[in-house]
Amino acid sequence: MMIHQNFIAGEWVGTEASKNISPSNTNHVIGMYAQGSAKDVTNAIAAAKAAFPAWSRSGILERNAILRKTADEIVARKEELSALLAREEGKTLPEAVGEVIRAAQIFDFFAGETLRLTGDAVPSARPNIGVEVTREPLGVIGIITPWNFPIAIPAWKIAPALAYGNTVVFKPADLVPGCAWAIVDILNRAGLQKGVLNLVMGRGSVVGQAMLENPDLAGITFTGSTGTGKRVALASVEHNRKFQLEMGGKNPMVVLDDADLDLAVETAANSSFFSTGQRCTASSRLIVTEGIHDRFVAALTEKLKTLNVDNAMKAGTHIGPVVDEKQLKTNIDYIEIGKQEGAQLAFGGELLKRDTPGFYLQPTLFTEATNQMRISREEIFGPVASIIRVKNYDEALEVANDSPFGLSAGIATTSLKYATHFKRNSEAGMVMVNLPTAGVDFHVPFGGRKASSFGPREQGKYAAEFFTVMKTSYTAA
Ligand code: UN1
Repeated sequence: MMIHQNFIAGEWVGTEASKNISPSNTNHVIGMYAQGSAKDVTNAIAAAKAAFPAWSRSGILERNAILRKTADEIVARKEELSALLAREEGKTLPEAVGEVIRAAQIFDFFAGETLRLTGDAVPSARPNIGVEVTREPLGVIGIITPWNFPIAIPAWKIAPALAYGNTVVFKPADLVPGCAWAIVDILNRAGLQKGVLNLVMGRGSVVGQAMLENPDLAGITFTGSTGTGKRVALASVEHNRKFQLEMGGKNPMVVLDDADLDLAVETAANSSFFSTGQRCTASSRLIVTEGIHDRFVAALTEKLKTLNVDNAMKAGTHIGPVVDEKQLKTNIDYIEIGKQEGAQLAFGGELLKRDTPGFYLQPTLFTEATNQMRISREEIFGPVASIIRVKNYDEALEVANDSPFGLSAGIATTSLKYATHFKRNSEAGMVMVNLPTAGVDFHVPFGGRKASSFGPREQGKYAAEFFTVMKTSYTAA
């Protein structure tokens, strides 16, 4: 089998490789992908550093054209790329198509941003002096991405990095090298200068660690676990490096007595279980007021019975497999913890056998959970959600905000008063009214508070905050 190699200084390199296996069918090897070394990281960062002076001064039309061409090729190949994504990550094919289109939209958006960079020219406080405030590229950016959005998250980090004139060393999650390789191949053929974008696939403990230790990375943008995020932060402080972290969530969705029941059930099923619950924006705490509680539990349980868990590529699958054995074990451990803590298992909790061997787990719903239980405080990152019963809106808001995390928060209500109050008082970076907590737009800021995020927002025009550095110049005239 051909090895999909790493891409360093404009060359495909590497002979060490490992298998990329589908979680929907563990007999299916998607391909062989390179396993990079610490030396590869050193070479990649050196190449990116060497490429920076020319790329950072390249014309905006060159960057615009490359990003636009990339968007166009992603759209033209959307069927093939979606199939690759669904196979390697395990989200359903329709979910994968959505993600691939989103990646194209992101490249298209940042192609546009190359033409919209502005600065300020202002009078100085002193006479006969002019002041300019401009943004400059940051330098060599390290990009470390998770497995759950294998094309969209790389897109929303790589596109702004390049648009604003930075060079890049990109390390995708070891479980999903396929989409990463494809996107780098597309960008390369779209005309990038050598060394501007480098790909080093492999293990976090080797490749990621070597990136953290390298003083030539001017910035690291990271999406992944809270634990690894903390290591990125500590190493970055050590090297005087800018960093941006997107980490966990334990997102609440409040359901009030006055909610439209059918809509609330659809919204909760989507928030908690679609994409197998493997979204940092997934909702795992359903906070439901007394008056609707029993009806909501009954209707959501009925809904869960109708959801097919199966091979991601199969038509009619609503929920694909869990991404790998390790994550499956984590989910099962948490289901056990929930039972021991005294929550009631209302639905699911069982492993499923399907035609192809894979990591199939029923969507799992607990009731009678409290907000102090570990299943309500710790991120599980699987198709597991709990219902917490509360008296009224005030208690719902208090419980929703009582979390170490603060990424996304939702409310299902027909009341303008409560919706407005919740938007103002939710301690989350993103608030959703009568919408799932997950599934965000590509052109507006993305990010959270507390242990969920650190640093400037991602996406939209606000991405410039991280990927550029300000300069204030004074000219006597
Ligand atoms: C979404 O909900 O549309 O890792 C995106 C994650 C997030 C992305 C969620 N950074 O799940």
